[in-house]
Amino acid sequence: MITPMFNEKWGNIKALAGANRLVQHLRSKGVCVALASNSPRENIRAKIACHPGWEESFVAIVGGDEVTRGKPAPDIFVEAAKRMNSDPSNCIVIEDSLQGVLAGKAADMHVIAVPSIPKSTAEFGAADEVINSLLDLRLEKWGLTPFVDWIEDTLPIEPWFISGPVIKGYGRGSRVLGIPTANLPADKFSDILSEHTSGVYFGWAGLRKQGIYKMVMSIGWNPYFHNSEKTIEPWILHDFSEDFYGEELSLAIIGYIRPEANFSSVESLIERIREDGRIAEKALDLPIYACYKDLPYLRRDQND
Ligand code: RBF
Ligand code: MG
Repeated sequence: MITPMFNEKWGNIKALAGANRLVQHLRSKGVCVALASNSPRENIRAKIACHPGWEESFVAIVGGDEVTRGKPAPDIFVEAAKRMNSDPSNCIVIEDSLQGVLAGKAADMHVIAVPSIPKSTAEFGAADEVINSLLDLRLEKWGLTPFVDWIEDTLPIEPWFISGPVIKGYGRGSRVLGIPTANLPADKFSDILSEHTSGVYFGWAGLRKQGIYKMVMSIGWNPYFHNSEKTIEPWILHDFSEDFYGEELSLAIIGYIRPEANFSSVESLIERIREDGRIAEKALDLPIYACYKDLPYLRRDQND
């Protein structure tokens, strides 16, 4: 009884940020790719059916029902390699779960972990590399043809849009760091934020009364709240003479710069954020990013 309901839901699951880009890239370069999951094969099919071009991109699909032991046992990956006619030692596993990382290593493969649970990096020590997001994947490190879509230290992304009242930070952040951020209430955006990994992004910011400005922002985990709470901290690259708490801020987020990082000192954090600002400032003049400045979304009255 439950299965048909789930089958319907699987069609609505959004791909991870960067997943489609990766699948298309590997396919265009003729790299053999298999999908190996503990889920039953039929469920895997239902899950990927709604993503155009995915099914054709996998040379093999191995479900948990096709092997005796699921992950963390190596069986599923060993079987996938066999179906690709590849030696396990030539295979790279990309995994979001700890079980999967262990299975990949047990299969004698290279393993890149992209943990789906935030802040769990330490547990993924068995992996050969741990990255925050598929956007951070550098294929050249693994002897594969690199992505060619990075431009001047930025990665164009599928744009996304958020707007809300500026809640805090403008003025206070500026006293501590010299970097005033016009924060948005993250709890209002939990759905859209769960689709986007933490990191440094940029784009255009529209303030109803002031106009449209360049913007660089951090999306990150707020240590004062649960691990599942992210903060959105846009730094509008303009000197304002006044605060504007409560005012509607609309953001078009169109590019990615880097993952969140830890710094040994406040000075190095500030230096890095300033560098992000310079990168965004320059990139936003490029035609592929500049064109979004005129979006009606950035000018709209939120009460409309
Ligand atoms: N905080 C971090 O701990 N690591 C980062 O890599 C980081 N990058 C940021 C990048 C930008 C563009 C901005 C605006 C903020 C960033 N922050 C980062 C958050 C910063 O620490 C925060 O804005 C201040 O602590 C004020 O709340
Ligand atoms: Mg998995």
